[in-house]
Amino acid sequence: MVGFGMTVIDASADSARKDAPTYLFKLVLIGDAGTGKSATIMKFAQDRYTPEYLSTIGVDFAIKMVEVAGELVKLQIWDTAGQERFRTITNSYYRGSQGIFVFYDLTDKATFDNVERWVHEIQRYAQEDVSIIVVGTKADLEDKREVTDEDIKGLAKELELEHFEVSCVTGEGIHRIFERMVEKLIVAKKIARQTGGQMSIMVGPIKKSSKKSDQTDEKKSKTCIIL
Ligand SMILES: Nc1nc2c(ncn2[C@@H]2O[C@H](COP(=O)(O)OP(=O)(O)OP(=O)(O)O)[C@@H](O)[C@H]2O)c(=O)[nH]1
Ligand SMILES: [Mg+2]
Repeated sequence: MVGFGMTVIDASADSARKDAPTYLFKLVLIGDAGTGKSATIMKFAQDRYTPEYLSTIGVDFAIKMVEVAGELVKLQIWDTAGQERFRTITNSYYRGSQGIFVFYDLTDKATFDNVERWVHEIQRYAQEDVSIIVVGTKADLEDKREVTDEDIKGLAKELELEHFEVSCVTGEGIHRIFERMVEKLIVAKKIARQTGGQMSIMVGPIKKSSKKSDQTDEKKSKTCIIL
């Protein structure tokens, strides 16, 4: 499929820009601890990478503006902790999100084996029509790779999910996973509009969702990074 093309709007241009976004999408990153969820957001939102591992406590979030086919899209990106002890907090963020990325580490087969379990969590807690993308990280560590192409093909076929490989070190694939998610969500919104389906998150000018879960989410958030 030919992509729509997505431009990330940098922080200074973002604040200077007065147009209201056409779309607001809430995205959530989940997956085992240490798989690179926070590193991916840092690379995407700030074009930075650090080799230090600071595990996420609870949930963090970032806001990023992008432009797709001339339309302004605001991304609210929730970065959840992979550690088991935060599970009850983190899975409360699935509901109300339009897109969920399931992360695993290409150099750690155990994290790949857990993808199916994460997808079951989505089926349990998220909206039925949520878009899911599976992301294998650390593609730069080719000699440490434990997950084979056959493993990936098998899983993608079994779960019928799109899969991408990324590296937060080189930046490979990072832009593409967000671009692809936004494309999927815009297409879904357009179809919903044509068929008279619910447009809960379609905005312009931007309106805060009156859903109770969203308000709780914002209260619970530890850090707000406005980029
Ligand atoms: N070589 C390499 N290292 C990476 C990559 N992505 C993340 N890392 C490293 O992996 C470690 C864990 O990354 P994080 O982004 O903190 O992992 P996380 O998924 O947010 O972990 P939790 O917050 O505990 O759930 C850090 O030391 C990162 O620098 C990558 O693409 N390549
Ligand atoms: Mg993290």
